[in-house]
Amino acid sequence: MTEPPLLHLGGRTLDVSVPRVMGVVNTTTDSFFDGGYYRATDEAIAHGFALLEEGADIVDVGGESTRPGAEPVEVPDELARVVPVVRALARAGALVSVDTMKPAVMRAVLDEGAAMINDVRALAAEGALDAVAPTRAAVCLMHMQGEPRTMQAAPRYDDVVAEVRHFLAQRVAACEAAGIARERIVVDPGFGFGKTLAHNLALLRHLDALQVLGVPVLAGLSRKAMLGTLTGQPVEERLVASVAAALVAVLHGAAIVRVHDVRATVDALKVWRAGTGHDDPAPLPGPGR
Ligand code: 9MG
Repeated sequence: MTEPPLLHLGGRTLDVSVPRVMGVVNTTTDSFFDGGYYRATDEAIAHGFALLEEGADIVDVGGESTRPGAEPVEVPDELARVVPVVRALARAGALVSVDTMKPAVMRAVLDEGAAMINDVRALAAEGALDAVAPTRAAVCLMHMQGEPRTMQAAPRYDDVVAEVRHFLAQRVAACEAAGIARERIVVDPGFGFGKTLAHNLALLRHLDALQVLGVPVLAGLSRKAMLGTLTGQPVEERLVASVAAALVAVLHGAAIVRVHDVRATVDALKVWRAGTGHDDPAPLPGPGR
């Protein structure tokens, strides 16, 4: 029997042969979807526990919005927002990821028990590789063209799938050179991060092209503008589109989906798994001949 693919995160492992759900916990006041609702520390902690109860495998805590046009946050403010939330969730045994681009924040949350760093800059900031390498935490390396403030102004690629794959391959190599083993690495094409609708759809349809990198692929499509463009729905009405997008991503090889709506996504994935026989130990009896 072959061993299932395992992601190593914070001294633990997650079998990623079945699709996994990462639930989003924002502590920001200007996130594009649920910012403002969960900004108080105790509310963010309660939201994290609720997402775990709904079936999230990982919770992703963020203290700086990366939505298009978002303003940067200073290190002390980001620390004040995320550290207490990470501490509470990690102490309770949750697999906690932290969405940050700053090495100082990475070091602080890794000390508090975070199991993963989710970096939209793919550990390219000075000191980021060094912050993560000596730990046992996993890292999600995301592709972004430009900066959050301006990235949607005029995204341009000759071949978006090849360029994103090339970038991620280089970042995986940089991580390995810095001492971050492949088993600790996840890659993400970064839907909506310096991409038009056409770029996002090309990446979604060809998500399996990232499999050659030999590490799990994470997809974050939940509530994003591209779903608004496709459906005509405002952000608060994009639940169905978000669940559909998560299923399409899994169909094209995503191992982890990053979502706001954990319960709905978990239910949809249960049906997907049963309906595709994805992880059946033995085949069901077929139709008689
Ligand atoms: C923080 N954040 C917002 N969207 C994201 C996405 O699509 N992927 C990852 N890894 N992080 C995201």
